[in-house]
Parts: sequence; C-alpha cells; structure tokens
Amino acid sequence: MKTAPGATLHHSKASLWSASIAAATAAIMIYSAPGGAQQPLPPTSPTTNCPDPSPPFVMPSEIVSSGGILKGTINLTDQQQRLPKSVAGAVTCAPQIVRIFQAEGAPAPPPAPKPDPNNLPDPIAGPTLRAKLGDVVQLTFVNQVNSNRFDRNIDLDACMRVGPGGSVYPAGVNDVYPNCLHASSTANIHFHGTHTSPSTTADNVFLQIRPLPRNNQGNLTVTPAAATVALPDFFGTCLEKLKNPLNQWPVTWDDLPKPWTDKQWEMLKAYETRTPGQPLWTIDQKMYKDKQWPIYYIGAFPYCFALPAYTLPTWPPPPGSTSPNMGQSPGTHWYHAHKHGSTAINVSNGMTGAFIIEGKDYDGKINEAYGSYVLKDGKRWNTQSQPILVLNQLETAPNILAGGGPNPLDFVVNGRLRPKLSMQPGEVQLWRIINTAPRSAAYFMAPTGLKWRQLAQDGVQFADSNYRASENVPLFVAPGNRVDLLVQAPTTAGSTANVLIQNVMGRAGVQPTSTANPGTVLLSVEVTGPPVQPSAMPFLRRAPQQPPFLTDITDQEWAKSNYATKELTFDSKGPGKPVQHTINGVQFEDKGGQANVQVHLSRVEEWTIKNTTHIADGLSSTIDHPFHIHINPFQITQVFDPNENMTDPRTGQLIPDPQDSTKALLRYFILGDKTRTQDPRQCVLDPSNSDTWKPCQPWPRSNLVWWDVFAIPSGRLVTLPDGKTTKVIPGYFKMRSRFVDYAGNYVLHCHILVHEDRGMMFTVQVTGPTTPPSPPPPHH
Ligand SMILES: [Cu+2]
Repeated sequence: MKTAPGATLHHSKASLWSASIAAATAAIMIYSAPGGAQQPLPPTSPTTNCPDPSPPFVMPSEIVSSGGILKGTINLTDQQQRLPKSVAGAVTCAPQIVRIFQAEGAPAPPPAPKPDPNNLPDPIAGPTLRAKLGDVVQLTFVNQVNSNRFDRNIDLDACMRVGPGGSVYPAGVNDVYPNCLHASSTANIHFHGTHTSPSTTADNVFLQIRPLPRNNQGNLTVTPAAATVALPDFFGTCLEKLKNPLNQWPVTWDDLPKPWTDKQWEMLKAYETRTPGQPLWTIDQKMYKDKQWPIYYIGAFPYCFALPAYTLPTWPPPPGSTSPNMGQSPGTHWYHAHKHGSTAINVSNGMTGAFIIEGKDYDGKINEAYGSYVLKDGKRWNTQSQPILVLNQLETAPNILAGGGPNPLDFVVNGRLRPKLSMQPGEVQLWRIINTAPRSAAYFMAPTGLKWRQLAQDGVQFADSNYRASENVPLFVAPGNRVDLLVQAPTTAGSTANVLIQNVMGRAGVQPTSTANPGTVLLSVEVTGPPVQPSAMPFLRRAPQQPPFLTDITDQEWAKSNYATKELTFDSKGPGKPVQHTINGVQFEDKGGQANVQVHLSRVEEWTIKNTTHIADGLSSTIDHPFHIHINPFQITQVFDPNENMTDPRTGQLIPDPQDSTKALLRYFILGDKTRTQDPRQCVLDPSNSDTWKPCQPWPRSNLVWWDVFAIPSGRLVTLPDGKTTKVIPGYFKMRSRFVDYAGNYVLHCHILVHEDRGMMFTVQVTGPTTPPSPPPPHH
C-alpha cells in the first residue's frame, strides 16, 4: 500500500527502534471469539514471557503536517499482541487480539527487551498527529478490522451478548440498546480538544464506519484503494473551501466526489442485502433525501477540517472582522474511537493517540527560551523531540461492574508498563501527559528526585500566575485530561526517580502519601550521561503569553447573554438496577430525535454540573464522573466537593486525618455527626440546610483555568441528626463557556467510557443566526 502523498512519517526515538518485527504479523495466530464478548485466550492458548520489568520508554510514530496540511492515512486494523496486564501489582502477559490505529507506512515499533518467543508485537499508542495552528487536517480513515476475530455483534439493535443467544454482556446488567456495549468493529475518530466544526467530515462523532467486507476465507473483497477512490480530489477542494476556517464545508453529500459516494452506496446496499436487520443503506438514503449528512459508511471516510488560528492581538474581534471569535488552542490534544457502544472496548484495546497542535506563541516561545541548550546527541533542545506520554489501561474486556472497586488495571505509557525514561543532569523536559484511559484517573503524587511546573491543562495554556504556583504540586489527571509539564532533573547523574501515581475513580479515593501508601510506579527517570550544555536548564522564567481569546469570561460578558444558565446532574447506581448511568435522569437518545441541550451561537453561558453518585446499593466507592463537552473549552468558576480531602495550600499535598493517618482529613464536617469530633480546620455542612451545600472558601475570580474535561466531585450520603434519615449532598462544579464560531450537533458525556456507552451522554445542538436548527443525527 502506498503512503498518501504529502505524508511525513518519522520517529523521534529512531535509535531505539533497532530490531525489525516484520515477521510478527506472519506469526499471528488466529482464533475466533465465541459469540459473546472479546475475551482473553482460553487457558490452553500459548503463553508468553513478559517484557523486562522496566523497558525503555518509546514514542509512537508520527504523522507531521507540512505546507499547512496534516495529511495521512490511519488504518484501523487488528493485531495479536503481547499485552501486559498489571492488576494490583501482579503482572501477566498473554497473547491478545486487539483493534489498533496504525499510520499507513509507519515502521513497526521495536519489541521491548525480552521479546516474545513468537515475535508478537508489544502494544504502542496510535500514531501521534502533529499539526500547526491554521492547518487543514486531511486524514483518510480506513477500517480494515477483521470483525470475525471479535464478537460478531453489529450496529442496529444488537447488544453484545454472553454466548450465542445469551444475555446481555456482561451478565447481571439490564442494558437496553443503544445504551449497551455493541458494535465493537464499527468506529470513527473523535479529535478531542479541537475547536472546529462538529459536522460532516470534521469532528463528527455521529459517524459509524463499518469494516471493509471480507469473504468466508477472511480476505478483503473490497480493497482500501477502491474504498478511497477520488478522495484526493475531495481533499483538494476542501483545502480551498477551508481557507476561511469559519466555513463549514462540505455541507451535503453531493459535495463529496461521485465515484466515492457511488462506491459507498454500492457497498452499503450489498451490506444491507447480506445482513438481515441492518438497513444501513435505507437509513442513509432517507437521511440523504432529508438533506442530512448520512451516518453509516463502509470501510473508509475522509476527515477534512480546519484548525482555526486566532490572529488578532486583542479579543474580541472588532465587528465585521473575518477572524474566528475564538481560535484553536495550541497544545496537547488527542484522538480516540468514539462510536457509542464501542468507545470503551476500543479505547481499552489501545485506539488512542496524541494530537499535538503547535503555535508560534507557545511552542515557539518555549523553543526561544530553551533552544540554545545542547543535548548529548549534539542536537539543540526542541519541543518536537520532547516526550509524549499517552497513558492508557489496556484491556480486552471492559470491566463494567466493578464500579469504583479495588484492583484497578495499571496504566501503561505509550503501551508499556513502567518504562524507563532518560534525562541528562540539569535537563528540563516538556512532558505532554495525556490520560487516554477509559476508566481511572491518575493522581500524580508530588515528585521526589525531580521538580516540575505545569504549563497547560487540557491543551490550554496556563496564565503565568498559575504556572508559578504549580511547582511540585500533585496533579489529578482524570480520563481525558492532559497536562503539559516542565520536568527538571537534578544536576548530578546517577539517580533514578520514580514518578508515582495513585489509580483512583475520584478525588476522594486519593490517600495521603505514607510508607503504607507509597503509590504505584508509572514510569521511572534515570538521570544519566553528561550534563546538558552549556549549563543546567532553569524553569521558564514566565509562562508564554496566553492567546487573547483565553481572556477570563467576566460577569459583564455573561450579562450580555442575560446570565444564561443550565444545570446537568450525572448519576450512577450500582449493578442490577434497571438503569445505571444517567444525566438528568435519562439516557442517551431517550428523547428520540431531540437534542438534550440547546445553545445559541455567540452566547456565553454558566452551567452547574452536579454529581449525585454516592456510596450505597452496590456502589463501593465514590465516582467523580469526568464531564467532557466537545468543540469548546470551558472555564471553571467554582467547585464544591462534599468529600473533599483537605490539602496544604502551599504544597497541594493531602493533610492526614489525625484520627486515621491512612486517610486524608475531610474539609467538611457533617453537623450532628456523632461518630467523630470536628477538627478546627474543618468547615461544617448542615445536611438539613441545602444553603450550606457549597464551598466554604472563596474561589479565585481571575486567571481561571480552562479545561475540556473536568471530573465532577462525587456526592456524599449523610445521615441526619435523627440517626435515621439519609440525604445525598451532591458534588458540583460551575463552568462558563463561549459558544462561538461553529453551529451544529455534538455531544457531552462522561469520560469513564463504559458509562458513556451505557447511556451517560447528551446531544448538544448549537444554532446560529444563519443556520436553522437541524435535529441531531439518530443513533439508528
Ligand atoms: Cu461516569
């Protein structure tokens, strides 16, 4: 297969990629899963040895933009891998078949030391996408998964089942389509953190792309070339149309090249004829006639969209300006599979990768400050060679029942368990940390043997004051969150520092650091080699200037939208309940064709996002559901966590509870609680007076941090002084967002992805002055 023209592929750590594993694919052993879920191999299957306990840190391959275009092909394929699995410290490795994203033309990654006897490849994160502000993205997505290697379930009315004709997977849940695990070989790509169009060929997560068809022998009956016919023409036109990045193009299916749409119609029709109960062609035909963008595709899809650059020196743009009202934030973003029903299983398999969007006022300024330092390979320090850490919890069967229970899966970094990274004495590295895991948050404990400072959150730059206050402060990185971290090594060689995390479902699960709770090693840093030249690198004196469109959303600005507000309440119940995961009491698509949330373009709104989930009825721990909304970042204006662990305001470290040092002292004492005495540092919550259910300390009013995922503090079940009546005090946060530039339909959801797949998702409809509302695309 040929590489798409203009694609640039390289490897930042090429020297590590010494051994070829081209033979690996030949050694793949085929097995077919039983009719139910993707499962680990049966006990009689070949076993394998694990990699060395501390393998070298590796980086994924990269697709790099050139001449203003990020061009490449991402193949969704399947591979048998040596999958490391660590549950509560016990590491096992077994051959597992997983679905993965691969850049076409990228060389295979190197095997970890102590290779598999059958040359099975080790997991690696999906290819890094590296673009610049103002670029147009042109990615061809080709789905060539062999679905016979996984569960056989498909798109419509088909929850994954345990055994042929058995109960819904996993046993004991009462899930109903479409809010159940299903369609694991159907996929799409969500570009998480992009500020772009949510429609047509852009960040459109309503798309459902089935694999290319295969015959009974498992061979493709339509080639990728046939399924991508005429797409170069389309990308050429798209580039022209998106010269103004506010254009939303293509608009209708007729904007796509006819040879390609004809091929899609042909494949969809053949699929419908072949597969009873799956009228994908009929549904697409109706959508096309209704002037909606069809949602079903076979084999391939062309992603084409703009990454708008904000080019004015001040904000807002003057009236009549053609500038975007808001730009794409330069920074650390990412992408992942986002087909409702298979998001968790696909992300668990490893279908995630980094999306680095560079800007001259961010990357350029960092390079200005550090570009004169020379590293041991003789090269000058550069942002493009800095470590990208794609965290994930790799798994072949999502654990949907354990809730917040014990024994979470350990995190891998770019596919490896506990890799070892090297730093030179006196070196500062820029770590781009991305928690792409489907389930757990990683709480980064304060560093020892290293120092750090945070430059950005969720790909959005920090104001300088926040950067300065972040030295060695622990980090709570929920699923979906990103952190740009400057990490400084000591000035002498010979030490190894462990980066320690706690693997938790929410803030309340974090425990104070102690000998009884030393944390889990995420990766280690070996300080080795000659000192960095010409001298030890200091931290940046100040953070690069934030883009003007990230100015605080003031009360005055909000007032122009008549102080518009919304309220959403996320709730989870234990297994066995009729419905487990809801927003405002309903599940995704419960309102049929209506959007759950409606917003007008150019408005500023303040939303209160609540969480009533609490320990009771089969839920063994609190859960901070990570709230995520597509397209626009938001500013947090207030957080209330009724389970809040008290931290030292200077260090951010937890204060142990004087009555039980394995736990943190809680900020809130419940009035009338006879089981303990109030600590003078605690605030009081009155369970019978909801006016006290709010933070007892003021929240900052300026330089507020922008996020695109924020974990909603869990609720707390309390008992009234009568000793009998209970109440749930919800956790919540308030956020403000500017809804600008792009009308259309998109989603908000929980980033614990089994919750999303099982219903914890809402549609958001944004309408503009010139765009009449069109209903959100149906899931079926
Ligand atoms: Cu959730």
